Parts: sequence; C-alpha cells; structure tokens
Amino acid sequence: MTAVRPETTAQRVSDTAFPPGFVWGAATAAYQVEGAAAADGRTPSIWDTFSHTPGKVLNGDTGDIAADHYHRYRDDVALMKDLGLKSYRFSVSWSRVQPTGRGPAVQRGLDFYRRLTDELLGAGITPVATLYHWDLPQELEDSGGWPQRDTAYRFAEYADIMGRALGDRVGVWTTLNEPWCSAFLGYGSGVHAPGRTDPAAALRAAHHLNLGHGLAVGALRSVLPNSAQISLTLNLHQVNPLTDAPADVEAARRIDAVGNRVFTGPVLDGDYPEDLRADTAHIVDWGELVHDGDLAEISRPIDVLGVNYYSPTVVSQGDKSADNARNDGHGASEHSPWPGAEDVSFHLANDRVTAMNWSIEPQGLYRLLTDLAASHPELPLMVTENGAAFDDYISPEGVVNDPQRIAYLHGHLDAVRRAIADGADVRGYFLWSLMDNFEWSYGYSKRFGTIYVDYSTQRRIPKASSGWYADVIKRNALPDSED
Ligand code: BGP
Repeated sequence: MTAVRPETTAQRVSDTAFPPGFVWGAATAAYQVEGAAAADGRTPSIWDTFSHTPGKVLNGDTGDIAADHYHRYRDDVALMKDLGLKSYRFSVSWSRVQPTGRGPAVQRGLDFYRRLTDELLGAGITPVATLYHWDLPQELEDSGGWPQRDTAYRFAEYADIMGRALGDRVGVWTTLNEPWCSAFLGYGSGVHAPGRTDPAAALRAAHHLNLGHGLAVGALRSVLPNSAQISLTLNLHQVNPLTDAPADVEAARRIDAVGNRVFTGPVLDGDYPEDLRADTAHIVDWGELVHDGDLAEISRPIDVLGVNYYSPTVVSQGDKSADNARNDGHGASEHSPWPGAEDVSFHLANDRVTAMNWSIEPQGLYRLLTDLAASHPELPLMVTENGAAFDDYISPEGVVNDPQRIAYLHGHLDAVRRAIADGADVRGYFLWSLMDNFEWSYGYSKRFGTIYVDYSTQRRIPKASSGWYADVIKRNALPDSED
C-alpha cells in the first residue's frame, strides 16, 4: 500500500529545485570529438599513436575524424543553445597548440579555440577549458612521458601559453581531467595510452601529474585575471567494502589510498598519506620521487574541485575472481592499475548496469559529495562529469529514445540536489557527454551522448534525454516524478 505523504506545494518545489545560478552544462574532450587529427599543424598525441596500434582499441577505431567537432563546432554550439546549456566544458588538444610539447605555440591551433570560445560567448554559454584530457604530445612521451619529471614543467609552460591566449575569454579553467586514468590506466594496466604496464612508472606519473597540476595553477594565476576560477577534476572512487570483515575494510582502505588520496592528499591536504607510502614502498622510493618544495607547489589553493562520478567501487580482499578486471570498470588487462593493492577483488554494486557494465547507484554520488563537504567544507564542488552509455539506436521514425539515460540522469541529479540540501556546496553539473564520441579503448561502440551522432554522415540527432535535460535546465528543477 502506498502511503500518501502530506506535503505542501512549497515543500514539493524545494524537493526538486536547484539553487539559483546553478551551472547546467555538458562536457566533451578534444580527442574524443574533434577529429581533424592532422589539420593546421597538429601532431600526434599518445592517443593517436595508441589508437593506431593494432589491438589497442575495439574495432581499430581512432580519433582521426571522431565527431568532426573541429569543423562542425558552430552547429554544435547551436545545438547547445537549443538545449539551454549555461556552460560547455571542452578540452584543449595540447599537440594542436604546441605540437612538440615544447617551445612556441602554433597560431592556427590557438585560433580554433579562440573561434570556439567566441562562438560560445556569442551564444551566452560560459566556456570551461580543461588543459589536459589524456592526450600528451607523442614527442613528450618519447622523452619519457609522465614518469619523467620534466613533463610537469612542460605542462606548466603549456598552461602559460593557454592562459595568455584565452585568458581574456575563458574564466574557468581545469588543469587535469582524471589524472588517475592518465597514471594508472596509461602506465599501470596499459589499457589507455601510452599503454605501458609498469607500476613504478604509474606511481611516478601520478606524482608528476600532481606536480604539473600545481605548477600549472601557479602559471595560470600569474597570467589570468583575479576573477579566474582554477580547478582540478578527479574521478574519485566511491569505495565500499563488500562486507564488514576487517580484510575487506583493509582492501577498501588500500583502494581509497591509491585511487583517491594519492591526489587529494597532496593537492588538498599538503602531503601524500603515510599509508599510501607504506603500501607502495616496495614499488617506488617516495623520498627520491618527491623533491623539496614539490608539496608546496602541488597544494596551491584551487577555487573549485571537479568531481566525475559514474558508479561506485565495491571491493573485497583476496578471492581473486575471473571478473576482477572487468568489475573494476576500467577494462581488462593482466596488469593491475592498483599498485600495492593488486590482490583486491572488485564487485558490481548491483546488477542494474549501463552498457559499460557499470552499476547504476546514484547514492554513491550523494555520498561522494557529502563526504567531500564534510572533509573539506570550504571547497566548492562541481560535478564535471556524470552520465551513462546505453545501446542507443535510431528508430524507424528517425528518433532516438533513451529512457534509461533519462532515469539515470534523474536519479543522479536528485542525488546532487539532496547533497546540496544537506549542505554540500555544489555549484554545477556537467552531463557526460554532449554528444556520442570516441570512448577510448571502446572506440565508437559506447554511446554516452545526449545527442546521437551518426558517424557515417556526421548527422546529429538530439536524443529524448536532450529534451528532458533542456526542460530541467529551463525550470532549474527536476520534474515531479509523476511528470
Ligand atoms: C571521462 C572520459 C569519458 C568516460 C569517463 C569514465 O573523463 O573522457 O569518456 O570514459 O571519464 O571515467 P572513469 O573511467 O573514471 O569511470
């Protein structure tokens, strides 16, 4: 029997509404959407090399053409305007603006981002620029990549170039997107570019990504106006032990250390956690890796923390099941992306899964946001990615119905709203993704967009979730469940 809750209209509104000025956005990343891989002086990044290496990406897909956003950005901005987006989060292709990763910038590359941001501003959409979404210039990888300390200094130089080039029109900046993936999938499990499988290199990469972030914050602060907002986006793992058994709780601690606190420790709290150093002392010499002064650079204050969330992480100790790699959600490899926690097992949180086989659990996002608010109450938060892949297709009537995505977004936006109501300072939400795109090692097989892309014609078809999201944006509130 369903109980009728005695609610007033005012309570019902506050049960669905977001704070005034809440930032409604959508996100993409350069290599996933731009295409034009060799246009206007761009040189290969590690993702060009990796995707052109047989066997690395499903079906041999590459980002050579992708969604051709490089040429179609005007039409795409018009679609964003139709959606009513307040903000668009994109990333800059480093090798498009500084092909060798060193030295002077290429004007034609910078001009693309000038045109894109002008178009956005003209449409009343606030640009949010991410400097690094995994696409290191290949030349820098050839010199050692992120495990090499110099790469952090090269990144700061590139940040300086971008700050000078776009600082007059971009007010919100993110240094790195999901450095966990860059370090541990790129250099640990090898399922991402550059595909190395060396746990020591992965930990070294993590430190140099942190250092690059800190140096880039310094570089950006010195060239941007005081009003600029600078952030870092992390894919924090919302870790839960499978049972209360001490061994499972210990497994959760280890994954939290090498999945989360390896970044939040130095960036937000000024040091690497002792337990992380101890767990990985047999893999890397932290005393040699972390130089005097590094932690002061890395912990420079940021204005907002970007949080990407898709699914929770459930772990247990031992009992290594065959599903281990698949269930950690990060792709199958014989090599673990979890240095010092290689024997931890991963489990689905429930069997309601997306096309990525990631459990759908909105409460994980609520917990992540409220836990961050409790541990770092002064730090504003922004959900910089959330969304889901489903097997979308064009119906005979020519439309794309994606009710599962609508349900996913509704559940997760409600989790954000509840976190705000319970005191978390969440400033905005960016749907991943604006449009279908190159989903890394899954190629074009996974569709995350709220806009469908027919890759054979590059035709864009807004999915049903687009209309739903546009309505949420317009009302600044979720629909009542009976809507
Ligand atoms: C983004 C990618 C997306 C998607 C997501 C998954 O930054 O660009 O395409 O893969 O991360 O994140 P995670 O692997 O952390 O769950």
